[in-house]
Amino acid sequence: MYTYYISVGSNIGDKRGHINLALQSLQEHDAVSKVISSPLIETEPWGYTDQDIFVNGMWLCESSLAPHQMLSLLQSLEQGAGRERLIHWGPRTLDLDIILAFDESGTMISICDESLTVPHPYFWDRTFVLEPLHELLPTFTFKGMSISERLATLSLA
Ligand code: A4P
Ligand code: MG
Repeated sequence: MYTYYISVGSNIGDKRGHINLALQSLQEHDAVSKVISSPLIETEPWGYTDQDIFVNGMWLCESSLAPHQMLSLLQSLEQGAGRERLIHWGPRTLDLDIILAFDESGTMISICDESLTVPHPYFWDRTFVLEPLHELLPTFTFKGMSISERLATLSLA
């Protein structure tokens, strides 16, 4: 069994609707035993800023699917929401990124290959990821720093 923290984002159309439909599909999947969602928040666009505001959140997901299988499942949910890959960091109906993964013993998994990088390469720089992650995993530390300390640092930057 694996535990995943999955960042969810949408900034086109019925943003909360896209997220909630995908959440329901994930919960109904045979290989998924549990999904918990953080509250959804509205955030200013990061990276490519000439686009609509986002709705963002985080899911905790327990599943027997190994990381690359989970990535495929998330990509099929993105496609189900009509996701088209047009602009890097640009507008999207649904973006599902694996932020953190843990194995059965609670050890954090690190992967870096052509299709998957975990922990997600930018998560530690993004308040729209860290705020919802903090709701689900308040005790998490990375590089010797808690999420609250990191959020405080980012707000001063
Ligand atoms: N990939 C590698 N590692 C991962 C991972 N940990 N999780 C690969 C998911 N996918 C991963 O992603 C491109 C490829 O990344 C995938 O094929 C997968 O094999 P993509 O979603 O198709 O492409 P993208 O949109 O160009 O990149 P990405 O990484 O999803 O975009 P980001 O970095 O997530 O940025 N501002 C706010 N406020 N809120 C947002 O949610 N999102 C973005 C998108 C920009 N600004 C934002 C937000
Ligand atoms: Mg993505």
